[in-house]
Amino acid sequence: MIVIGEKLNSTLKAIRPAMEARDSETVQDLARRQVAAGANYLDVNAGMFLEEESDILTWLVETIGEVTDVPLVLDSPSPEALRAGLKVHRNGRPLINSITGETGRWEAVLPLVTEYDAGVIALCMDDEGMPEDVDGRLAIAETMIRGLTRAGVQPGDIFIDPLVRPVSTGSHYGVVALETIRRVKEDHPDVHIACGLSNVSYGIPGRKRMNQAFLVAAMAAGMDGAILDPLDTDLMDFVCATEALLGRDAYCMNYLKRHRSSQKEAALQKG
Ligand code: THG
Repeated sequence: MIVIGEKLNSTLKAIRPAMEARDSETVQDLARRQVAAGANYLDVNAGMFLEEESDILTWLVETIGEVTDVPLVLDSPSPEALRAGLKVHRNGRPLINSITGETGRWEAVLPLVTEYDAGVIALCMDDEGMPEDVDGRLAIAETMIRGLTRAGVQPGDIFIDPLVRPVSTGSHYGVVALETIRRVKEDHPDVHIACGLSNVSYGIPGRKRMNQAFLVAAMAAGMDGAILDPLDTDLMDFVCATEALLGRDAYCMNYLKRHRSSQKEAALQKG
């Protein structure tokens, strides 16, 4: 599973003041901890700062790059902010989060993907909005995959976001996301999936449990990438256990390693 750490996001009340104050220590600490917990990428979002977004995103990319080598996921609908982040990115190949099938966004973001040789997360929405059904989302995914590959983007650099919406606002949203994942992977095994996992549980109590259950179902459907909280140890335990159950962990070696090191950790805590 490709784990994208979600914590460096200006919508999170706990981190926003640190971004605003250009507090590098807090930001770097959160970057280091997410990587130590198993993040393969770090999502970085400065969208709450409006006209300062490009400046703060630039600062974040530079500041995080000083302490970690994992590539960053530049999370913004603004082509200007994306370009600002791409210009200073030095951690290998970044991911652009995101492109959509909306005409204006497509035309503004696609040139950034090719110019900077970046990977890209593509959301299943277009000028008509977010389809409520699987066929509608698949049609958009197909159009975007065709357009991206025609522009020279490799399938392995494309991450389809099926759109995870809160089940509290529509009881069909869980199934629609799961079925979209299954069918995208069936037709395009080399294309990756990237879901915003915790969206599923907005507006209901016990969100962590709901996110964990959704993670397992989505991985079984073929989800191979997600934006999630890697500091949630239970959630990362589920990632690890599910990989073993789905046959992606020979002899459960990774599972056993994780189990042993968490037992060691627990023993150390006890003293
Ligand atoms: N798809 C793509 N990108 C995305 C999303 C997606 N980026 C943003 C978001 N969705 C994923 N990132 C987060 C980051 C943090 C939280 C949720 C999603 C989160 N929110 C809590 C809440 O809203 O209750 C805490 C809020 C707070 O502490 O202020 O934890 O779907 N491509």
